[in-house]
Amino acid sequence: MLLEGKTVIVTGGSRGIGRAVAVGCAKQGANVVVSHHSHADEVLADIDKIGGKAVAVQSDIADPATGTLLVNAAVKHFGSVDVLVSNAGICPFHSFLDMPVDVLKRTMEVNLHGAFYVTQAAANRMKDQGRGGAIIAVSSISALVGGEMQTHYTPTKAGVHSLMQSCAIALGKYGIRCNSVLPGTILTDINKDDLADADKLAYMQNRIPLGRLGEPEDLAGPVVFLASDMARYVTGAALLVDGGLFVNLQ
Ligand code: NAD
Ligand code: RM4
Repeated sequence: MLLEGKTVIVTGGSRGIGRAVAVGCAKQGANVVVSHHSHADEVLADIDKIGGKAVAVQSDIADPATGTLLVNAAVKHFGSVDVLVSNAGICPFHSFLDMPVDVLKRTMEVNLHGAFYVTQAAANRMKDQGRGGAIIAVSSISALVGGEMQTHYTPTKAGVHSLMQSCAIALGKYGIRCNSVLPGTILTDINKDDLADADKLAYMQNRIPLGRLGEPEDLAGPVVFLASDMARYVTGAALLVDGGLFVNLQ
Protein backbone atom coordinates (compact mmCIF):
# COMPACT_ATOMS: atom_id res chain seq x y z
CA MET A 1 0.00 0.00 0.00
CA LEU A 2 2.56 2.53 -1.22
CA LEU A 3 0.02 5.34 -1.65
CA GLU A 4 -2.25 4.71 1.34
CA GLY A 5 -4.24 7.82 2.28
CA LYS A 6 -2.84 9.89 -0.59
CA THR A 7 -5.02 11.65 -3.14
CA VAL A 8 -3.89 11.29 -6.74
CA ILE A 9 -5.19 13.29 -9.71
CA VAL A 10 -4.75 11.50 -13.06
CA THR A 11 -5.52 13.59 -16.13
CA GLY A 12 -6.77 11.61 -19.11
CA GLY A 13 -7.52 8.84 -16.64
CA SER A 14 -10.48 7.37 -18.49
CA ARG A 15 -8.58 5.44 -21.17
CA GLY A 16 -5.23 3.84 -22.02
CA ILE A 17 -2.21 4.65 -19.88
CA GLY A 18 -4.11 7.03 -17.61
CA ARG A 19 -6.73 4.42 -16.82
CA ALA A 20 -4.10 1.79 -15.96
CA VAL A 21 -2.25 4.32 -13.79
CA ALA A 22 -5.47 5.33 -12.00
CA VAL A 23 -6.24 1.68 -11.21
CA GLY A 24 -2.60 1.04 -10.22
CA CYS A 25 -2.70 3.95 -7.76
CA ALA A 26 -6.03 2.80 -6.31
CA LYS A 27 -4.55 -0.68 -5.78
CA GLN A 28 -1.85 0.98 -3.65
CA GLY A 29 -4.48 2.63 -1.44
CA ALA A 30 -4.80 6.04 -3.12
CA ASN A 31 -8.01 8.02 -3.55
CA VAL A 32 -8.17 8.93 -7.23
CA VAL A 33 -9.56 11.90 -9.12
CA VAL A 34 -9.83 10.98 -12.78
CA SER A 35 -9.95 13.83 -15.24
CA HIS A 36 -11.18 12.99 -18.69
CA HIS A 37 -12.57 14.36 -21.89
CA SER A 38 -15.09 11.65 -22.64
CA HIS A 39 -16.78 8.89 -20.60
CA ALA A 40 -15.09 7.54 -17.46
CA ASP A 41 -17.53 4.77 -16.47
CA GLU A 42 -15.06 1.94 -17.12
CA VAL A 43 -12.24 3.23 -14.93
CA LEU A 44 -14.67 4.06 -12.11
CA ALA A 45 -16.02 0.48 -12.31
CA ASP A 46 -12.44 -0.93 -12.32
CA ILE A 47 -11.59 1.00 -9.16
CA ASP A 48 -14.89 0.17 -7.46
CA LYS A 49 -14.26 -3.53 -8.15
CA ILE A 50 -11.01 -3.46 -6.16
CA GLY A 51 -12.65 -1.54 -3.30
CA GLY A 52 -10.93 1.77 -4.14
CA LYS A 53 -12.30 5.31 -4.08
CA ALA A 54 -12.49 7.49 -7.18
CA VAL A 55 -14.39 10.40 -8.67
CA ALA A 56 -14.41 11.59 -12.26
CA VAL A 57 -14.38 15.16 -13.51
CA GLN A 58 -15.13 15.87 -17.15
CA SER A 59 -13.24 18.86 -18.50
CA ASP A 60 -10.93 19.93 -21.32
CA ILE A 61 -7.34 19.95 -20.02
CA ALA A 62 -6.50 22.72 -22.54
CA ASP A 63 -8.78 25.07 -20.58
CA PRO A 64 -6.66 27.01 -18.05
CA ALA A 65 -9.50 26.68 -15.50
CA THR A 66 -9.41 22.85 -15.50
CA GLY A 67 -6.45 22.58 -13.11
CA THR A 68 -8.30 24.47 -10.38
CA LEU A 69 -11.46 22.46 -11.07
CA LEU A 70 -9.55 19.21 -10.51
CA VAL A 71 -7.82 20.45 -7.37
CA ASN A 72 -11.16 21.63 -5.94
CA ALA A 73 -12.73 18.24 -6.68
CA ALA A 74 -9.85 16.43 -4.97
CA VAL A 75 -10.11 18.63 -1.88
CA LYS A 76 -13.91 18.41 -1.76
CA HIS A 77 -14.03 14.61 -2.01
CA PHE A 78 -10.79 13.53 -0.34
CA GLY A 79 -9.38 16.57 1.52
CA SER A 80 -6.02 17.01 -0.26
CA VAL A 81 -3.87 16.75 -3.38
CA ASP A 82 -0.73 14.66 -2.86
CA VAL A 83 0.12 13.42 -6.35
CA LEU A 84 -0.57 14.67 -9.87
CA VAL A 85 -0.13 12.45 -12.91
CA SER A 86 -0.28 14.76 -15.93
CA ASN A 87 -1.11 12.26 -18.64
CA ALA A 88 -3.85 13.61 -20.95
CA GLY A 89 -2.61 13.88 -24.51
CA ILE A 90 -3.42 13.54 -28.18
CA CYS A 91 -1.40 12.57 -31.24
CA PRO A 92 -3.30 13.21 -34.47
CA PHE A 93 -0.68 11.72 -36.82
CA HIS A 94 -0.12 14.12 -39.75
CA SER A 95 2.56 14.93 -42.33
CA PHE A 96 4.68 18.03 -41.77
CA LEU A 97 4.59 20.07 -45.00
CA ASP A 98 0.80 20.42 -44.96
CA MET A 99 0.19 20.46 -41.20
CA PRO A 100 -3.01 22.45 -40.58
CA VAL A 101 -2.55 25.28 -38.09
CA ASP A 102 -5.49 24.13 -36.00
CA VAL A 103 -4.01 20.60 -35.60
CA LEU A 104 -0.69 22.07 -34.47
CA LYS A 105 -2.36 24.50 -32.04
CA ARG A 106 -4.67 21.93 -30.50
CA THR A 107 -1.85 19.44 -29.97
CA MET A 108 0.26 22.11 -28.25
CA GLU A 109 -2.68 23.34 -26.16
CA VAL A 110 -3.75 19.90 -24.93
CA ASN A 111 -0.34 18.26 -24.44
CA LEU A 112 1.86 21.13 -23.30
CA HIS A 113 -0.27 24.06 -22.13
CA GLY A 114 -2.69 21.65 -20.45
CA ALA A 115 0.17 20.02 -18.55
CA PHE A 116 1.42 23.45 -17.47
CA TYR A 117 -1.94 24.65 -16.13
CA VAL A 118 -2.71 21.52 -14.13
CA THR A 119 0.84 21.29 -12.76
CA GLN A 120 0.63 24.90 -11.60
CA ALA A 121 -2.75 24.38 -9.90
CA ALA A 122 -1.68 21.16 -8.16
CA ALA A 123 1.65 22.65 -7.07
CA ASN A 124 -0.05 25.67 -5.49
CA ARG A 125 -2.30 23.38 -3.47
CA MET A 126 0.63 21.16 -2.44
CA LYS A 127 2.58 24.24 -1.33
CA ASP A 128 -0.36 25.47 0.77
CA GLN A 129 -0.76 22.04 2.37
CA GLY A 130 2.88 22.26 3.46
CA ARG A 131 3.77 18.59 3.24
CA GLY A 132 5.27 18.24 -0.23
CA GLY A 133 3.96 16.12 -3.05
CA ALA A 134 4.83 14.36 -6.29
CA ILE A 135 4.13 15.37 -9.87
CA ILE A 136 4.68 12.94 -12.72
CA ALA A 137 4.31 13.93 -16.36
CA VAL A 138 3.65 11.27 -18.97
CA SER A 139 6.16 12.44 -21.55
CA SER A 140 7.38 9.93 -24.17
CA ILE A 141 10.28 8.31 -25.92
CA SER A 142 9.27 11.03 -28.40
CA ALA A 143 10.97 13.56 -26.12
CA LEU A 144 14.23 11.96 -27.32
CA VAL A 145 13.54 10.84 -30.89
CA GLY A 146 11.61 12.19 -33.86
CA GLY A 147 8.63 10.88 -35.79
CA GLU A 148 7.85 11.73 -39.41
CA MET A 149 4.13 12.11 -38.73
CA GLN A 150 4.65 13.63 -35.28
CA THR A 151 6.35 17.00 -35.90
CA HIS A 152 3.61 18.76 -33.93
CA TYR A 153 3.62 16.12 -31.15
CA THR A 154 7.26 15.35 -30.33
CA PRO A 155 8.01 18.97 -29.28
CA THR A 156 5.15 18.76 -26.77
CA LYS A 157 6.63 15.60 -25.25
CA ALA A 158 10.10 17.16 -25.01
CA GLY A 159 8.29 20.18 -23.56
CA VAL A 160 6.54 18.35 -20.74
CA HIS A 161 9.78 16.68 -19.71
CA SER A 162 11.48 20.09 -19.72
CA LEU A 163 8.55 21.43 -17.66
CA MET A 164 9.22 18.76 -15.03
CA GLN A 165 12.93 19.60 -14.96
CA SER A 166 12.26 23.30 -14.36
CA CYS A 167 9.48 22.59 -11.86
CA ALA A 168 11.81 20.25 -9.95
CA ILE A 169 13.94 23.33 -9.34
CA ALA A 170 11.07 25.75 -8.72
CA LEU A 171 9.25 23.41 -6.31
CA GLY A 172 12.08 21.57 -4.54
CA LYS A 173 11.98 24.05 -1.67
CA TYR A 174 8.39 22.93 -0.96
CA GLY A 175 9.28 19.24 -1.00
CA ILE A 176 7.44 18.75 -4.29
CA ARG A 177 9.18 16.25 -6.57
CA CYS A 178 8.70 16.47 -10.35
CA ASN A 179 9.61 13.66 -12.73
CA SER A 180 8.67 12.25 -16.13
CA VAL A 181 7.98 8.80 -17.45
CA LEU A 182 8.86 8.22 -21.10
CA PRO A 183 6.71 5.41 -22.50
CA GLY A 184 7.80 3.72 -25.72
CA THR A 185 5.06 2.37 -27.96
CA ILE A 186 2.09 1.29 -25.88
CA LEU A 187 -1.02 -0.16 -27.51
CA THR A 188 -3.88 2.29 -26.88
CA ASP A 189 -6.51 4.25 -28.81
CA ILE A 190 -3.93 6.97 -29.56
CA ASN A 191 -2.01 4.77 -32.04
CA LYS A 192 -4.71 2.26 -33.05
CA ASP A 193 -4.96 3.65 -36.59
CA ASP A 194 -1.21 4.16 -37.00
CA LEU A 195 -0.45 0.57 -35.95
CA ALA A 196 -3.25 -0.82 -38.12
CA ASP A 197 -0.58 -0.68 -40.84
CA ALA A 198 0.82 -4.25 -40.64
CA ASP A 199 4.28 -3.22 -41.85
CA LYS A 200 4.59 -0.48 -39.26
CA LEU A 201 3.36 -2.81 -36.51
CA ALA A 202 5.90 -5.50 -37.44
CA TYR A 203 8.69 -2.89 -37.67
CA MET A 204 7.92 -1.53 -34.20
CA GLN A 205 7.61 -4.99 -32.64
CA ASN A 206 10.91 -6.15 -34.13
CA ARG A 207 12.78 -3.15 -32.74
CA ILE A 208 11.86 -3.84 -29.12
CA PRO A 209 14.42 -5.98 -27.25
CA LEU A 210 11.80 -7.27 -24.81
CA GLY A 211 9.91 -8.57 -27.83
CA ARG A 212 6.52 -6.93 -27.50
CA LEU A 213 4.76 -3.59 -27.66
CA GLY A 214 3.82 -2.07 -24.32
CA GLU A 215 0.52 -2.42 -22.49
CA PRO A 216 -0.96 0.45 -20.47
CA GLU A 217 -0.39 -1.56 -17.26
CA ASP A 218 3.38 -1.44 -17.92
CA LEU A 219 3.27 2.22 -16.83
CA ALA A 220 1.47 1.66 -13.54
CA GLY A 221 4.49 0.41 -11.56
CA PRO A 222 6.91 3.14 -12.68
CA VAL A 223 4.35 5.88 -11.95
CA VAL A 224 3.45 4.43 -8.54
CA PHE A 225 7.16 4.24 -7.71
CA LEU A 226 7.76 7.90 -8.63
CA ALA A 227 4.60 8.94 -6.74
CA SER A 228 5.58 7.08 -3.59
CA ASP A 229 8.07 7.75 -0.81
CA MET A 230 10.24 4.98 -2.30
CA ALA A 231 11.33 7.74 -4.72
CA ARG A 232 11.72 10.40 -2.01
CA TYR A 233 15.13 11.61 -3.33
CA VAL A 234 14.20 11.41 -7.03
CA THR A 235 13.33 14.69 -8.71
CA GLY A 236 13.99 16.13 -12.17
CA ALA A 237 14.45 12.59 -13.53
CA ALA A 238 13.09 10.84 -16.60
CA LEU A 239 12.34 7.12 -16.64
CA LEU A 240 12.14 5.35 -20.01
CA VAL A 241 9.50 2.62 -20.02
CA ASP A 242 9.95 1.26 -23.52
CA GLY A 243 11.08 -2.39 -23.45
CA GLY A 244 14.51 -1.21 -24.61
CA LEU A 245 13.27 0.44 -27.82
CA PHE A 246 15.31 3.64 -27.43
CA VAL A 247 18.71 1.99 -27.06
CA ASN A 248 18.16 -0.47 -29.92
CA LEU A 249 19.88 1.39 -32.75
CA GLN A 250 22.18 -1.30 -34.11
P1 NAD B 1 -5.51 7.33 -25.06
O1 NAD B 1 -6.07 8.00 -26.28
O2 NAD B 1 -5.86 5.91 -24.79
O3 NAD B 1 -5.87 8.18 -23.77
C1 NAD B 1 -5.82 9.58 -23.76
C2 NAD B 1 -6.54 10.11 -22.55
O4 NAD B 1 -6.43 11.53 -22.57
C3 NAD B 1 -8.04 9.79 -22.55
O5 NAD B 1 -8.46 9.53 -21.22
C4 NAD B 1 -8.68 11.08 -23.06
O6 NAD B 1 -10.00 11.30 -22.57
C5 NAD B 1 -7.73 12.11 -22.47
N1 NAD B 1 -7.76 13.38 -23.19
C6 NAD B 1 -7.50 13.60 -24.52
N2 NAD B 1 -7.69 14.91 -24.81
C7 NAD B 1 -8.07 15.50 -23.65
C8 NAD B 1 -8.44 16.84 -23.30
N3 NAD B 1 -8.44 17.83 -24.19
N4 NAD B 1 -8.80 17.09 -22.02
C9 NAD B 1 -8.82 16.09 -21.10
N5 NAD B 1 -8.48 14.82 -21.37
C10 NAD B 1 -8.12 14.54 -22.62
O7 NAD B 1 -3.93 7.51 -25.20
P2 NAD B 1 -2.70 7.01 -24.31
O8 NAD B 1 -1.79 6.29 -25.20
O9 NAD B 1 -3.15 6.39 -23.06
O10 NAD B 1 -2.01 8.43 -24.00
C11 NAD B 1 -1.83 8.95 -22.71
C12 NAD B 1 -0.55 9.77 -22.69
O11 NAD B 1 0.55 8.91 -22.93
C13 NAD B 1 -0.48 10.88 -23.74
O12 NAD B 1 0.04 12.05 -23.16
C14 NAD B 1 0.51 10.31 -24.76
O13 NAD B 1 1.22 11.34 -25.42
C15 NAD B 1 1.40 9.51 -23.87
N6 NAD B 1 2.16 8.48 -24.57
C16 NAD B 1 1.53 7.45 -25.20
C17 NAD B 1 2.28 6.48 -25.84
C18 NAD B 1 1.66 5.31 -26.55
O14 NAD B 1 2.39 4.63 -27.31
N7 NAD B 1 0.39 5.02 -26.35
C19 NAD B 1 3.67 6.57 -25.84
C20 NAD B 1 4.27 7.64 -25.21
C21 NAD B 1 3.50 8.58 -24.56
C1 RM4 C 1 4.42 8.05 -28.49
C2 RM4 C 1 5.34 7.24 -29.37
C3 RM4 C 1 4.57 6.07 -29.85
C4 RM4 C 1 3.31 6.54 -30.54
C5 RM4 C 1 2.52 7.41 -29.60
C6 RM4 C 1 1.28 7.97 -30.25
O1 RM4 C 1 5.00 9.15 -27.93
O2 RM4 C 1 5.79 8.03 -30.46
O3 RM4 C 1 5.35 5.27 -30.72
O4 RM4 C 1 2.54 5.41 -30.90
O5 RM4 C 1 3.30 8.47 -29.19
